[in-house]
Amino acid sequence: MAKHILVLHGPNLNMLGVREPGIYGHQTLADIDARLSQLCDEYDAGCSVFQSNHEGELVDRIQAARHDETEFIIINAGAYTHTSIAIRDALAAVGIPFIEVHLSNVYKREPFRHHSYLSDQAVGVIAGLGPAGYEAALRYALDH
Ligand code: DHK
Repeated sequence: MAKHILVLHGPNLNMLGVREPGIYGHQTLADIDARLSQLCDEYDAGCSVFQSNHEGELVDRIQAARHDETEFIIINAGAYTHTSIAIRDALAAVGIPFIEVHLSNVYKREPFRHHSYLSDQAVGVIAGLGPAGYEAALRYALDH
């Protein structure tokens, strides 16, 4: 059976391309999602993508993953990475393995970005590789 992967994008990632391009680059979220979808097709896998600026909607989508055969989650929770116990708890509740992705190298940035509520629960963490980080995470999820 085809693998099913869920890609989650948190707040402000809908503004990629116009948002602080020196930090987040010039690609839009649609560009990133199109590349991920192409990769999923190459692997004959099923990929769902969801972006929200709202913490509760991200929690709801993670909970829904229990019932839609999601085997792996790739998540860039944006700023919620550094604040959200609710997203951490939702990921723990569903027990689906996940990779945490950040476009920027959060460790080169403000100290408040150095802490993540997700990292110690993640299979792995990728930061600073831009859109290539999502691609690496997706390849890992598809291969394992
Ligand atoms: C994206 C955000 O929106 C920030 O709040 C995080 C992350 C970093 C990123 O690099 O993709 O601190």
